[in-house]
Amino acid sequence: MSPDTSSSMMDDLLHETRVFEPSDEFKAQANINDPAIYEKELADPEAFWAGFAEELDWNKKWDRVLQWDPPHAKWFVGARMNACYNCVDRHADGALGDKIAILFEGEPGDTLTLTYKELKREVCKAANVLKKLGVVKGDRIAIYMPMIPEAAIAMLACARIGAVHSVVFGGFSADSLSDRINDQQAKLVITADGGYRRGSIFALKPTVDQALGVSPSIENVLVVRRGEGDCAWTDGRDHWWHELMAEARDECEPEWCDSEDMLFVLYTSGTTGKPKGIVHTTGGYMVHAYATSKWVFDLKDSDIFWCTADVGWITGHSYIVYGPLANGATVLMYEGVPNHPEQDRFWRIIEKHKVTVFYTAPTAIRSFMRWGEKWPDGCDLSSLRLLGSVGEPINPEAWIWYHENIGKKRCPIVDTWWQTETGGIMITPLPGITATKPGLATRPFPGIAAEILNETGEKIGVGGGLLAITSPWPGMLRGIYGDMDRYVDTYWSKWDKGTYFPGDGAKRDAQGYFWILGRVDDVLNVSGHRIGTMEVEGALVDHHEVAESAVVGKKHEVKGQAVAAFVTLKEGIEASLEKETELRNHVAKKIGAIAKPDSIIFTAELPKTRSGKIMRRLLRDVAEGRALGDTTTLTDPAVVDQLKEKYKDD
Ligand code: 7RM
Repeated sequence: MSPDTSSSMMDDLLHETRVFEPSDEFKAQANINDPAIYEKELADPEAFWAGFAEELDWNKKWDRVLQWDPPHAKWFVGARMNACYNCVDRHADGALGDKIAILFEGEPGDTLTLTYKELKREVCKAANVLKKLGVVKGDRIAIYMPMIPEAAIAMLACARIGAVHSVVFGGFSADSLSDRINDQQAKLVITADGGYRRGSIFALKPTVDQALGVSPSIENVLVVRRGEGDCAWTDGRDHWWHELMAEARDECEPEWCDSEDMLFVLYTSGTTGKPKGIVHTTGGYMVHAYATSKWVFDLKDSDIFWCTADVGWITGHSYIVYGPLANGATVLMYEGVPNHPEQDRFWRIIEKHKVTVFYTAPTAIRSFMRWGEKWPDGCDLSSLRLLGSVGEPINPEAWIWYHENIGKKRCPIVDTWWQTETGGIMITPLPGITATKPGLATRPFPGIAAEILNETGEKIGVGGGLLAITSPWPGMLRGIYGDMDRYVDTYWSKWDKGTYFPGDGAKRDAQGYFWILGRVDDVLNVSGHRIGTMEVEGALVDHHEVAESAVVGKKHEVKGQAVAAFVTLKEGIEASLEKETELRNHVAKKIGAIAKPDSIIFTAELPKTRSGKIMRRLLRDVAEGRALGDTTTLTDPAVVDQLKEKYKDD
């Protein structure tokens, strides 16, 4: 499949001539402001990354920076370090001990701060709790939590003792949770009774209980009390976090891990029905997260950094926890939604806590646009100095709105392209150097080699094609948990074994800037969340009345893409509005609310080519209203036949 270069987004970009230079004032104070850095690092990328590695603390130094047997890389070979030590101890025990590490605001308005010293004590206690429950180095721990400080503490506690954490987004269903637990045979789950969302408590513990019915590897469940504490309890298996924390010692030696020891597994959707457990290791990942936080977010001692992602996604791992804390930054963590109690909640938080660097997703920006300027206009946003965007292509209109209404035309915007698999930011402006253009992620971060290739691997200097990363980088995934073949097939087999295929289409302009166009495979991006069409299809056919289904993405003003499902019901089952609701809810129950189709179109049969391939372009045109006016007529086999005739040359 080739990227959709005919989209209106592309047209916008083709006409995008506005250029925004960083101000002299911003440049002067930036952590990196010398454009020559791009040439310097090109000469010796390994030395470039090693320079950042020198700024972290290692228990034993590396023998070699990189060992590359394509497509398998080892970074900082032979070195030993601890990710938690680098995020916590070195600041707690140094000059930043009394600096706030985590600044938490709960949705009801409660706040909590943890200095680096306090964070160290909490993390040590949590690490001792894990040890007491029998967790040892290399064990896998599932974390299924709301956005509360304990989520970060739990991750860091795992890292401290060399256990592998796997955070599962709190919006995922019991089935999704048990699949992820079973895939890696996790031993323990850390969860909460519930968390606040839109003004009330959403329960998490009952979902864990349900998941554990089919996840026998779990021996213990640690439960943080965030809600009313009134959940069902399995004695012997379930433990209150606060009870065990109260008895735990607040000192715990960090486990010195090999640079290539696994730090975490994070599941992400791909083109098959089964999510992939993306494996990240210790040393290289930490260097990448540290370096990009320092240069892209220009972190200073005085900054209050707010990344609005959930810790259940890679953005939360790298830019709430590991990157900013390794930099000794103050990180703001917010539990709830942006429109509770009102649509200005984010701006109130920025005003109240004097947030300086703000990192969010285009889908959120488009919601803010819809809600109107009056909400940010009513707040003092003068503390802001830098803005970021991540998760999906940002349309120029949203970029300009963000620039004008949130950045007040003062703040550079860094549009950062990267993936769960890349571990850290890959293509991005450097705010003290890069002249930005709305909608463009601009240039590869120094030390990263990106190209645009065509299907056969020829380089495209200027123009559109497939994005490729042509040399290894420290934060790169090291594998798919338990499936090395799939790792090689998915990412390193499109061209040669040393070239990474991210699955995105992109275009490069005459200046060498990259425009990321979005996925070219069967992965949707709904509100910045990756959803595999096959996963949703699997959830639909799991329903006893569904014969067959096909899922495509359709353009959505706020979400970017929405899930559009086509369903053929079994013989004798009537299509109805009730059936549509039932099936939509079935998907939410199987996967989670984020995967719920916006619409279901019932069809007499799915349109397929003679070789049996679903005609997806036809379905996309139907879903977006181009092929037919009234889409419900797909229940008439004659209409399906007519359409197939029309699209047969695809
Ligand atoms: C960090 C994250 C990855 C996919 C990726 C792209 C899309 C992310 C941008 C973007 C255009 C961006 N990880 N994507 N950032 N597209 N511009 N700045 O989102 O694994 O969840 O998703 O998201 O398609 O392949 S992710």
